Amino acid sequence: MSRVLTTCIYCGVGCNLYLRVRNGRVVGVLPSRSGPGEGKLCIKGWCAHEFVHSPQRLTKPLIRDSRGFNEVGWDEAIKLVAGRFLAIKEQYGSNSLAVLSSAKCTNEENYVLQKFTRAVLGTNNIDHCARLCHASTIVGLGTAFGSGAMTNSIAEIEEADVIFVIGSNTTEQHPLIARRILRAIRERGTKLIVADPRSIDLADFAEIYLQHKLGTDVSLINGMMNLILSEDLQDSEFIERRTRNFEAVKKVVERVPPEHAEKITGVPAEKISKAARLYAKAKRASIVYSMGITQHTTGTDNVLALANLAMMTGNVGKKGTGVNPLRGHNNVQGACDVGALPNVFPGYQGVTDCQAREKMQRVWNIAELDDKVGLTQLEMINSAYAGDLKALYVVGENPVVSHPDTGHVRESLRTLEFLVVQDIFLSETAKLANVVLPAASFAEKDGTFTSTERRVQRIRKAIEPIGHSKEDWRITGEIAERMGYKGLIYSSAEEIMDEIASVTPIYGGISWDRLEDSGLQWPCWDRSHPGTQFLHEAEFFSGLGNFVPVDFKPPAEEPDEEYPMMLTTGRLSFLFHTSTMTAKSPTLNIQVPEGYVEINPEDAKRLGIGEGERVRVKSRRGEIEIKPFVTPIVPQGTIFIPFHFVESPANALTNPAPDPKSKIPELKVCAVKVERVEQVASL
Ligand SMILES: Nc1nc2c(c(=O)[nH]1)N[C@H]1C(S)=C(S)[C@@H](COP(=O)(O)OP(=O)(O)OC[C@H]3O[C@@H](n4cnc5c(=O)[nH]c(N)nc54)[C@H](O)[C@@H]3O)O[C@H]1N2
Ligand SMILES: Nc1nc2c(c(=O)[nH]1)N[C@H]1C(S)=C(S)[C@@H](COP(=O)(O)OP(=O)(O)OC[C@H]3O[C@@H](n4cnc5c(=O)[nH]c(N)nc54)[C@H](O)[C@@H]3O)O[C@H]1N2
Ligand code: SF4
Ligand SMILES: [Mo]
Repeated sequence: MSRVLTTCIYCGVGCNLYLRVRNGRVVGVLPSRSGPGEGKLCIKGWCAHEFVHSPQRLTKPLIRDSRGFNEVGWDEAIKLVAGRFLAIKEQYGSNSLAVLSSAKCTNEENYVLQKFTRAVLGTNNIDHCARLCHASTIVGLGTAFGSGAMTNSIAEIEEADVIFVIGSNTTEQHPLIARRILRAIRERGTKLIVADPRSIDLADFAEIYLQHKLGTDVSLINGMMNLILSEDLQDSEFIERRTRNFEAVKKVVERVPPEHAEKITGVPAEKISKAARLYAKAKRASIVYSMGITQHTTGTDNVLALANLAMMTGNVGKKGTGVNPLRGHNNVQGACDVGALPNVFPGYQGVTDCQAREKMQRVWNIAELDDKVGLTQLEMINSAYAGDLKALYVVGENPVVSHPDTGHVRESLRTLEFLVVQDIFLSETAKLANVVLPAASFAEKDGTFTSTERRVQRIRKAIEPIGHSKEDWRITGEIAERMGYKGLIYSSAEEIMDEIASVTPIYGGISWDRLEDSGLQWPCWDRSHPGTQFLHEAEFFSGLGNFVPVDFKPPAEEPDEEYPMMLTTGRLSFLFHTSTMTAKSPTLNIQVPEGYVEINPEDAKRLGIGEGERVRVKSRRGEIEIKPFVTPIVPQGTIFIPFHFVESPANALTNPAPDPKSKIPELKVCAVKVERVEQVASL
């Protein structure tokens, strides 16, 4: 038996773990004392090996003909993909092709994919699930502070005197961060404020719990800021010295006294005031947020409001403070950092910036890179629907289940001339593909993931790739070579990191030999730089911090006569997203075998719904049948559906309406109708 130190494949906390290997098989997991988990793992971490040897793993490339999929050799598959990409590029132009990259894959693989998109396909049409996740964080915190990343570190959460958790179900989704929040409360007397429309577990530990209505965060936060200013609790010295444009925010929040915010949010003014006082009077206050803030048509505004609140009280640039978006996937931070986005090269260098373009052209040996911002995820889907996008290369994503309005997504993908899916399983999306390419999983390759706290950490190969699967970077490199580009042939993933460091200033000092112990937190400018624990200490990335006033706007859909209830969606602790991996994990899969909808007891009574029955949930986009779970966790008028279940897909219902600034869709609010399904007696 041997053990190999690596990083967890599931969430962005980035716990370190050992894969236990016997006779070339991964047989178990042990936690590691290194990393943010401090020798602990959540249940998903403990089961991270269980999907690896699943008999359902893809082991050979597949090509579809009129009768279905046929297994083929690599040579045939690569030849077909390269040939079709070239032909489509020639016939319709570079912008008729697009790539969905993967927050499950390594930094090295994401770098290769964005380089492939830009240098070989010739377009900036590359995006990934960050668009559905923290796109509004990147724009919002980028505008306010000059960087969209988590400002402080995981360990520092325990140094805060007050923690304000808003729109993050931390115990279920980032358990090893929740553990620190709970420990701070228990051992340091840290006070917790929770704002969430559902009374999540953390609410039980909160000094103040604000149960506001879905999509009313801006009003809630503006109300808090109003109270802070009216009681003179702001940090005037910080505002004066470190920020600009404060007066504009003051003018807007002056119009939102807590009594006004009460009318919009449904939270009593006195509670809003108490929360504001507690937050503002703390020596160090930390804001922790996630999808409850970001997945709205006002996602960027929500983030800006939180940035305003933190700057107004001087809670940025110091230990134990900050605005801390918890990043979701194991490597969504890294996929953004290395440029799997339509508007930036690695290191957030704009594709429209001609100096950045010239640098990339030189390193990548390309005469001219596209200077136009590419399509975002949802724009790709719409462009396919309109017949403009002809080919899509999907790596490690499952949009048929994870994107909003899945009916439209399916139709759009069917309209494509050529769909390639590269995954470790035959996902719902892969089932629609012309060609499926089998990838090696995290247990079978070397590379790095960047965790939510900007920490670049190693993953290490424990076993050989399953079947004929290959590392993603190798597959993409072979397609590129077949298309006539030699710049994507690497001998190892380490060599790719050296190239990343050479073109990405924030990763400038990162190389694998320096990551051995506990990784490095970017920015890490050069080989002698120790990495950065928290951002914006002496000055913001943008110099001064930018206050941006935001006004409350309602969600795109509000309840009406036809659709009188509000749906919100999210996750459960045992399952991960579209369940491709957790469903292959026997321990995890049995915990919650079936999808369900949370419905308040009063609503259930009114609609005549009892446990054990089925309900039909309808929105303007689709309908599903699902099992009800009658629970006071949701307030009256609001239902919640976890989006993990293919048989009762929440995303058949959700609204793709985008935030105009970041293009994130409104996955957290839409209007629905719930009805009891009349049981037809079986014969
Ligand atoms: N077990 C597990 N862990 C995961 C994942 C997983 O699938 N499973 N996914 C990972 C990924 S990619 C991500 S992005 C993170 C997501 O982590 P979270 O954001 O914590 O997860 P969600 O369940 O999507 O939503 C969080 C909370 O938002 C609340 N909410 C809904 N509407 C609103 C609103 O209008 N305002 C506010 N303030 N709150 C609202 C919901 O009630 C919910 O409690 O989790 C990561 N970790
Ligand atoms: N209704 C609703 N919808 C949502 C959300 C919500 O809160 N509500 N949240 C959104 C958010 S925040 C996110 S992040 C997205 C997530 O959406 P996706 O990223 O599309 O969902 P996953 O199921 O995580 O898909 C990851 C895929 O990668 C594959 N994979 C794993 N490892 C590898 C590898 O090494 N190589 C390759 N090639 N493939 C691999 C897995 O098998 C899986 O098919 O969902 C979004 N959708
Ligand atoms: S908290 Fe996240 S990174 Fe840590 S073990 Fe659980 S899923 Fe893995
Ligand atoms: Mo996410």
